[in-house]
Amino acid sequence: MKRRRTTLLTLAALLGTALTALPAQQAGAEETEQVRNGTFDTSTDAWWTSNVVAGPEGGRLCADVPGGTINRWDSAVGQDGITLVKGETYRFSFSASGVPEGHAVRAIVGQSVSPYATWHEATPVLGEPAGSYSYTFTSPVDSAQGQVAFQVGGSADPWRFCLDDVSLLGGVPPEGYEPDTGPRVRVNQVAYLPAGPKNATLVTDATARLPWELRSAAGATVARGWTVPRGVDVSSGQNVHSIDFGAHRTRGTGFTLVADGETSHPFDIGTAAYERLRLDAAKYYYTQRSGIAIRDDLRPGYARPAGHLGVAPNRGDRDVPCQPGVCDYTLDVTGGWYDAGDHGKYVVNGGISVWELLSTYERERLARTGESEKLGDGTLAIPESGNKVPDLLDEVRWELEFLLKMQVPTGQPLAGMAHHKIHDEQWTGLPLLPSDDPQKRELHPPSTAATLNLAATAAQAARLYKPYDRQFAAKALAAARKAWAAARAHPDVYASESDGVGGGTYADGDVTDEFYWAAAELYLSTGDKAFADHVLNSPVHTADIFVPAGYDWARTAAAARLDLATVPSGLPGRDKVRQSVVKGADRYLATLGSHPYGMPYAPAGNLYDWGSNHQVLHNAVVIATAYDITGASKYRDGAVQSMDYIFGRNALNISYVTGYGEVHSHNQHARWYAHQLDPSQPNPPKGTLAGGPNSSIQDPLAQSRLQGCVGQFCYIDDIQSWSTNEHTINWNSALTRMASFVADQGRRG
Ligand code: 9MR
Repeated sequence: MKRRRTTLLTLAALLGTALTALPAQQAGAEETEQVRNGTFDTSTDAWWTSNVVAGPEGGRLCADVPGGTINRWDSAVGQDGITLVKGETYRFSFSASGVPEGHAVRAIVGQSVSPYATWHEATPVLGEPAGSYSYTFTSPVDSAQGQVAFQVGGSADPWRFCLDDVSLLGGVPPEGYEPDTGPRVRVNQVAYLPAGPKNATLVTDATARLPWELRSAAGATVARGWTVPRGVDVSSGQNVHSIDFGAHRTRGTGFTLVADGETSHPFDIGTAAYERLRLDAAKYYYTQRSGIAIRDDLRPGYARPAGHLGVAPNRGDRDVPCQPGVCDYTLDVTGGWYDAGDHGKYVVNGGISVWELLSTYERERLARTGESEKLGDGTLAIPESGNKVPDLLDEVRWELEFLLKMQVPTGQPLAGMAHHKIHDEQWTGLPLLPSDDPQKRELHPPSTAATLNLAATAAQAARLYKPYDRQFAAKALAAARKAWAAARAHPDVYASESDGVGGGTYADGDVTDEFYWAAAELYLSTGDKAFADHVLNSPVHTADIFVPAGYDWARTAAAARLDLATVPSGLPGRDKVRQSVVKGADRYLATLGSHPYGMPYAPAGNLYDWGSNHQVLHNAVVIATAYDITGASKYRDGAVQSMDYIFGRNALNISYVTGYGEVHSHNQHARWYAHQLDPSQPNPPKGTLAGGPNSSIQDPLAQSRLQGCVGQFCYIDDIQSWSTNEHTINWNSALTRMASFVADQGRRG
C-alpha cells in the first residue's frame, strides 16, 4: 500500500496535477454541527417518529419497531430542518444497537419533502452492544429542507432499536480514498486466446525497458522478453510500459506475468472462459425479467416472486395509468426487463438492448466465424428452453412483447406512437425486490425516439423470428410500420429532460439517427423502396458516425450502419457503407494501438462517459464487424484485445464482469442483488457488467470518494455508486455481443 501511494504522489508531481481528491473546503473551514439534540441526554426533543413507539432511555433514544412491514421507510425516526451546502463535505456519525441482533437500519441524509431524494445512505446491520458508525459524504445540493433519518422498517418480526450520539458535522475534509490496485502488472485476469494477441501493462516509475517473464502455474518460466516504455498514460495519469507475449501460444491455467519485482494476478490461455461468458452475459436477462417468477432450478440462488403483477404491495403493471394529464386510458404493460438496478422499464433503452442481442444472433447466422447454434435452443436455461426456438430469441421476445404493449392503441390521440417509459412515481430505496415495490406506476408521454426504437426493433424482429413464428413476425412488422407512420406524423415529440423523478429520463433531443435506424431495419426486413429512399436521403447515411465516445441508446446511427453493412440487401452503394465501417474500425484500431492499456476508447478531454465500459465494447464491436467484412486479422486481433481492458488490464486492476477474474466488480447498484446492504440477498449473477469509470461522478458516494479522479480512476465497486457502478440491459448487451464474437475466434489454434 505504501509503495503505491509513493508512486501516485511522484506521478502527481510529475504531471503537475493532483491525482487524488482535492479538499473542496479551504483549510481551516469551520466544522459545524447540523443535528440538534443528537445526544438525547434528557429528552428526544427535535426528533420525529413514524410507526414506532419511541422515547428517551438512559441517555439514548430507544424505539420498539413493529413487525410485518415491507419497506425500510415504513418505520423511522428522524429530524428535519437540516441545511446542506452543495460541495461541502459532512461527517455523518451515530451509535446504534438492535435486539435481537441482525436487523439493519437504513441511515440517510436526504430531502424531507417530496421527492425525498437521498443524498447519502448507509445500512449497517445492528446488534448489542451498540456499534459506532461514521461516514463522510459530499452534498450534491444546496438545501434548507434536509433531514437525517433512521429507517427501521421491513422486518417480519418486532425488534428494539436504540440510537445515540447522532452527528452531522459540516466543513470536514473529504475522506481520502485510495483503491487497492494490487500488483502493478496488469493483465486480462480471465483468459487470452491461444492464437490471439497477448498484451499487458506495467505501472512503474522506471523509464528504461525492463525484463519480463511469463510463468506457468508450477512457477516455471515459459517465455521472457522486454517491456516497452510508453511514458505517462493520460487515461490514468500513470507512467507505464507495455508487454507483448503473443508469441506464447500454449494453453494452460494459472499463468502469471512477472516484471519489476511484481507478479500479476493469474490468468488462463484458453477458450473456455469465453464460451462460458457468451452464455452468462446472455443469461443476465432472465433475472431482469418483470412479470414472471424467477425459478431457483434455472438460477440457483436467484429465485424471487414475480414483480409488478398487482400482488400486494405491488400495484402492478396490468392497468397502468398515465402521469396526470397525459392520457385518459390505462395499458397492460406487464413483462419486459427491468432496465437496471431500478424497477423502471424504458422503451428507448429497451430498444438498443434488443437490437444488440438480436444483432448478436444475426451475426452468428451471417458471419464467417459465426456459430448460431451456440445460442440455440437449450443454451440459456430459461423457461422456454426446449421449445425448438433459439434461446436468445426467446429471451429477447420477453422484452419485445413489452415494447409492443407500450404502443398507443388505435383510436387514442397519438395512436401508433410508443410511450417513452413506465416506472414508479417516486424513486425507491435499496434494497427492494420487484415484488415488494409499493409505488404507483405511471406511463410517461409518448416520444418520437421511443416510437422509432419500437419501429426499428420490431422490424428487425420480423425477419429474425419469421422462421420460428410467422404470426409473431407479421405482428411485429405491422407494429413497426404503424410506429414508423406515427413517428413521421409526429417527428419532434421529445421526452423531457426534467422528467427524472422515480426513473431515468433517457431524453434525446436529436432523432435523425433514430429515423435512420428505423428506416434501415424496415428496409432490411421488407426491401421496400420507400425505406431505402429514406436511408439514402438521410444526412446520417454519409455522416462520420464512428466518434471516439461510440454509439449508445441516444446515438443509434451505428446500429443502422452496422446492419446495412452486414445484413444482405440490394441497397445501392452498399459497398460504400461497408467501407465506412472499416474506416471507423481503422480509427478505433489506431486508438487502441496508441493506448498503453490497449483499448479502443479515448474520449475527448479524457472524460469517461456514463457506462464507459460498454462504450469500450461498442468500439470493439465496430472493429469486430470490420473483421467480419474484410477477414483481415488485424481487426479480429483488435476486437479480441479490447476484452483485456474489461477483464483487468486497467488502472484499477479490476475485472468489470462479476464472477470473472481474480478481483471483479460484484457490488453493482441493484435493488435485488443488494448483497452489500442485505447479506441475505445475492450479488449480481456471474456475467454482469459494471458501468465503469464515469468522469462526471453524479452520485454522492462517488463524489465523496473520487473527487478530482482521472479517467480510469473514476470508479468504485460500491452499491451506492449508481453513476459508476450500475448494471443495465444496454451494457450487458454490449458484453454479450463481444463475448460471442471472441468465443467464435477461439476455434483458431
Ligand atoms: O445510462 C444512462 C446515461 O447514459 C444517462 O446519462 C443517465 C441519465 O439519464 O441515465 C443512465 O441510465 C440510467 C437510467 O436513467 C435509469 N436506470 C438506470 C440507468 C443506468 O444508470
